[in-house]
Amino acid sequence: MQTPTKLESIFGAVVARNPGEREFHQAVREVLDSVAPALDKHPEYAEAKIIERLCEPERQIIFRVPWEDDRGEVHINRGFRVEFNSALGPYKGGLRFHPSVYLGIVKFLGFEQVFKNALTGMPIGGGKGGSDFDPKGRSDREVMRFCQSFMTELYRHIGEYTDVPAGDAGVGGREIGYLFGQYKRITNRYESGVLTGKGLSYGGAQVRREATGYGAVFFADEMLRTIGDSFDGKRVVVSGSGNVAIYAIEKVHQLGGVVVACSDSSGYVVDDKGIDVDLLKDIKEVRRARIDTYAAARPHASFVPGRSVWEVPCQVAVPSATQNEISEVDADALIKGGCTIVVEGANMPTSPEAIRAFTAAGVRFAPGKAANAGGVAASALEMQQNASRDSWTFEYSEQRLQTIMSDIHARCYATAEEYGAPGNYVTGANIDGFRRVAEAILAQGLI
Ligand code: NDP
Ligand code: 2IT
Repeated sequence: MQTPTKLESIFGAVVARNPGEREFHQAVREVLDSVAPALDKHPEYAEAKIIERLCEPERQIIFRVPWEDDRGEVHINRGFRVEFNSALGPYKGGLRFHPSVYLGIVKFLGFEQVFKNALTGMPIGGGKGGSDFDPKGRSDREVMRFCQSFMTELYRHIGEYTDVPAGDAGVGGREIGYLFGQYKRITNRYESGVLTGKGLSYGGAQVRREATGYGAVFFADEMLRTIGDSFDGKRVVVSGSGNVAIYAIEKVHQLGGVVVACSDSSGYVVDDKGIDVDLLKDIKEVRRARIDTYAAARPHASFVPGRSVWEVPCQVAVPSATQNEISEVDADALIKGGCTIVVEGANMPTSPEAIRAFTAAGVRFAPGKAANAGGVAASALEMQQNASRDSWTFEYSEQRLQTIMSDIHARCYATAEEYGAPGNYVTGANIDGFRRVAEAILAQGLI
């Protein structure tokens, strides 16, 4: 069978075996659309059914999470951990707490994570987990009770050599602290390397909190460098106002750009003088308030409820909120507004139609599995420090992160050239990530 026909039949089988998992299908489709030339070059991959093996998680765990709110009412949520692929190292990937979480979301994230982690060049496999629990509006005690109940099942599946979770949307330092405390209590082991994103007071690593946002901006900076440009004076829009967005904004400002808008699920704020990052941190990290609070505190800023932040004209866009947040209409608005660079801070924030629109318009586009790999790379550095009971300075850790992002950029760029698609970071990232995992799977036999 010719490779494209074979890939169509593999995709058909994935859809049939995983009905209703729309986001998982989308993530698989994007990879399959890129890897045909690599399969042509390496017939041994098809022979060993590497793609089919990559599309089937090694293990999928679904469990009940009962917990009690502050009024004594009992709630039941669903917990997930999908251990996707361990060819390169222990399963590694975050936990997401959001009401939209179901198996299809966890599998799309886990599938992406396998290639992303391979791209970092570090010894980490891919996995993802989470729950349909909604932390919004919950007290610290409620979040703690939920995390303790979640870990009461999860602990038996994870470990520093097995599976190492971290944060993702809705899971940050507070949640990782509660999860780590419960793991330690149940197992009677101070196993620092079982979770990453820990607080600095108990085994966390410098720059992990900043790493995803900083890393995405380092990647964008490399893209600009290849065309002889820089962030200096660039007008930038970053969507979201969570962990990734806040530190992307901070780094853009350090590199001389101006972030004029950011958002949350209630709408967006515009601040032509540049988003005040200290104010944003106070609102989002300390007060856990809504984004309109920002405009209320800055007289010249405005809040626009219920609309897409992509209607704000910019030269560089860094989507850092959620999957499929850039529709084809948003892409057209961005292109008309003069945007020439899109760098995914979030996982799969750009819809397939929007990616096609960007490609057709010559917009340089960096997929999340390359551009947001700084978070998981810093997690791997945290594991390294935990294993050697060491802790590095902020400056050294940031330098390591910058080198890792620059290496990922160089590999994506070179692989795209090698496969006759210069400047196509999607092709470069998918093929380079795929080759690395494929080689490790082949070497380990039929597993
Ligand atoms: P957070 O929970 O800290 O922040 C998410 C932000 O996105 C919030 O401001 C949230 O607003 C906003 N958001 C969510 N849905 C929408 C929507 N439909 N429209 C507008 N805004 C929305 O998550 P993170 O910053 O950690 O994660 C963001 C993205 O980055 C995710 O795709 C995640 O998978 C990815 N990522 C995260 C990494 C990490 O280390 N944390 C690493 C690599 C990727 P609201 O509060 O209103 O919901
Ligand atoms: O999507 C991601 O790469 C993350 N949420 C970070 C995973 C990690 O293990 O640090």
